[in-house]
Amino acid sequence: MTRSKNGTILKGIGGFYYVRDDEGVVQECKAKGSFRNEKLTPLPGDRVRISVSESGYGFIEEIFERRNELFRPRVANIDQAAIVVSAGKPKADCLLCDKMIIQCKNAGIRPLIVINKCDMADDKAVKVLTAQYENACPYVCVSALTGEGLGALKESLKGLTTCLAGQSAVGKSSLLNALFPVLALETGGLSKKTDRGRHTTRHAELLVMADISGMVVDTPGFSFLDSIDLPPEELDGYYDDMRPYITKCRFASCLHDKELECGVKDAVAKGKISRERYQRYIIILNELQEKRQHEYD
Ligand SMILES: Nc1nc2c(ncn2[C@@H]2O[C@H](COP(=O)(O)OP(=O)(O)OP(=O)(O)O)[C@@H](O)[C@H]2O)c(=O)[nH]1
Ligand SMILES: [Mg+2]
Ligand SMILES: [Zn+2]
Repeated sequence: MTRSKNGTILKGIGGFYYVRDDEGVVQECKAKGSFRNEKLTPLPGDRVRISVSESGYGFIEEIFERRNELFRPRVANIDQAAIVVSAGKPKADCLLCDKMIIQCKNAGIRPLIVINKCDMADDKAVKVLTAQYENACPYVCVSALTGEGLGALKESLKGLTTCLAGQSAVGKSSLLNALFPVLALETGGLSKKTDRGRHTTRHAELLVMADISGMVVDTPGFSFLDSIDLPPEELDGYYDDMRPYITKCRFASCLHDKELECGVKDAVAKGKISRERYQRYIIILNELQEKRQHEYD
């Protein structure tokens, strides 16, 4: 007799998916071939219906509609993304971080910047990062090594499914180990030659943590993120730090680029918006405009 039940995909490796049913039992499953025809890939976080044969073989029969989905890292149905950057090595890639914030907001996922490795940096170096995000996105300063800030971070994970995302070697797995020692996830160093990560974590995996009544997702690091496809005129809507000044622009269609009498550029000049973040806004804006251009080519 075949049994049918619902569950959540914890991870997928080499064509096998590990589905946790609502009693907490994990079943290895294969996906039905029909998903491939529908161009539907089961993702970690997906709610699914599975069938389990008498001999114990599991199949994913149905993927329930997703509440949301991130493209990088590829996960579904999460509440919050902890965007991890390093205050030491590897150097924080703020453009990547800005793009992650946009990707999250677009998907309806709450972004939280986690500035890790604060033990490696002096207060001034940390301030260089926090100053850029002060009015743009919530952040916490932590160290997986010393435990600094981990109480506040744990508090912000309560009752939610949070995916950790960011470059390789920023300390995503180390943070999870420090928060939940039972996990004992594999962590890696930095390549001495390039100061870049070694891509230690290979698969996204949901981890159910009873003491926060929530889940955390460890994911592989990445260093490139294409700008999410948006009409260029909508980009400023993703910048909480720009919002108060947009009404002061002379033109309602102002992109805050080359226009005159621009409230955003005034605010940058007066130091009310971070110049670095504004300059990256222009980089992303240009990417979106180029994409538009290609659509008409
Ligand atoms: N000094 C210091 N080192 C840290 C801290 N957190 C992590 N590290 C070190 O950074 C290196 C990379 O840590 P990982 O946890 O493997 O990084 P990751 O983000 O999971 O990397 P990937 O799995 O490759 O994406 C390891 O050598 C850690 O010991 C920290 O807060 N301070
Ligand atoms: Mg890792
Ligand atoms: Zn403007």
